[in-house]
Amino acid sequence: MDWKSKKIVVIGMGKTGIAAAGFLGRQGAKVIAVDEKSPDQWGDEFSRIAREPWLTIGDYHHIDILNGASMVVPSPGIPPNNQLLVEALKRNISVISEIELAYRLIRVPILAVTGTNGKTTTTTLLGKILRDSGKKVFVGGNIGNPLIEYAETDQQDDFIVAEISSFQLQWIEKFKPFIAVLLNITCDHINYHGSFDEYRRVKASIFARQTKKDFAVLNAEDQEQAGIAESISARTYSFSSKNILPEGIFVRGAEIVLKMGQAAEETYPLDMIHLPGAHNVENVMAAVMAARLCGCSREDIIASVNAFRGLPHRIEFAGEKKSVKFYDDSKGTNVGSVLRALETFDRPVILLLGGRDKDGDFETLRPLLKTKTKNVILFGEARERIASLIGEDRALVKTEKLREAIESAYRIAEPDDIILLSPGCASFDEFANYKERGNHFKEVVRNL
Ligand code: UMA
Repeated sequence: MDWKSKKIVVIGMGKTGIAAAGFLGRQGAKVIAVDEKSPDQWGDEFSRIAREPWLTIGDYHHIDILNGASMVVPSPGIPPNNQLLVEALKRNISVISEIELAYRLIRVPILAVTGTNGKTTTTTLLGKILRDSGKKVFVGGNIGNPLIEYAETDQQDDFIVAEISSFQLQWIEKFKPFIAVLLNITCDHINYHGSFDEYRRVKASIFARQTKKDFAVLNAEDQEQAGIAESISARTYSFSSKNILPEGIFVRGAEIVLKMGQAAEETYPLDMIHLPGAHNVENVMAAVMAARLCGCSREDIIASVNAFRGLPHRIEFAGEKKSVKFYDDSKGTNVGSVLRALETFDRPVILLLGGRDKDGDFETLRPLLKTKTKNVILFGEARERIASLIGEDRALVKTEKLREAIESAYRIAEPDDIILLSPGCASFDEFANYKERGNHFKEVVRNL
């Protein structure tokens, strides 16, 4: 691809935008960088490219910056209704995401993991299994390191394991993973994509360019995926934690069974998994299926899964005070993840729910809240809206800050109770991100 002297507009100067701008500039493009924030707020990372001769800072609010542009690369967080994107499409200027840009240069097979929940856990575990099996692997994407940074390396790995978000899939054209895993689709990011149908369409686009030489891994129990399988050209294997499947990977008694074509069944002990909840059994099965398709042995897979203890802020045990147990699920930023977290526990919990709303369909929580919670404490910006959706008929405590929510929960807790932070909302009303929120939760718990 020849970017020499081409004018390319990069929108958003976060991790992705800075990496994409740096790459394009080094390829000889004239990069126009824009962001809704003023350049003095673009952070330390921006200093890596700030003085480059190929870089010009553009006016985010002025569509004239698109004059003469051959391409626009939006960061994942830029919604499709952004005026620069709308105008670029009107003018037939090519709009591509950073993963699309990277894909055009990457020669290593990509194993892409998407889904509303479980992406990071599955991506991390798959990377670990491959590494423990002696393969050379790069793990990146939505997990934190833009794929475009890999495109500039000598690309000596056997595989790339990429966590891929719906935001990154929004602007793909040729992106084609060797293995694409779709874990689940539940309501999320509607305020970005506009509707659930559009969110589902974008998620499913991960399979769109795959051929018979590629693989698709689907969730047999996810009704939202039912219509997707027919349109996939790749060889498809499904996973199920509830039913026995004719082919694919599923739970049978105390075992996970993997069955591919005419080959004999392979079994894996369920107790190799040390992560809580049925959803994690699904995440592990998806990773095992993909690892097996990459040639990892059953023995290596078992050893690797056995040694994997999960990630912080995902239903993580956060301490115990006077026989009350605390769990941090700060990464649970949508309603689907709250459902999964509640299903993880075998008794009703005291649930902390709230933060910044993402138009979540909290009314769908109602039946589970009745059976799986003792009390619900609502906090943050979204507390009134959530209360109106889950029904005010039950005793709800509402607090402004997370700290007060934790303290209220602890006051009403009895010995052996579980207090679970699974907010179902973004954290930005009170914190910089979900990690800061989770760490704050742990600190308040420590000091109770
Ligand atoms: N900005 C605008 N206009 C807007 C929105 C944002 O100018 O309308 C600017 C902001 O001022 C900021 C920049 O865009 O300077 C931020 O860009 P970004 O939000 O795309 O964030 P990056 O730093 O590039 O990080 C992105 C992913 N962020 C999002 O998708 C929101 C990171 O995933 C990812 O790790 C990183 O690329 C590397 O690939 C985070 C995430 O929250 C973890 N992802 C969502 C999720 O997992 O649910 C999808």
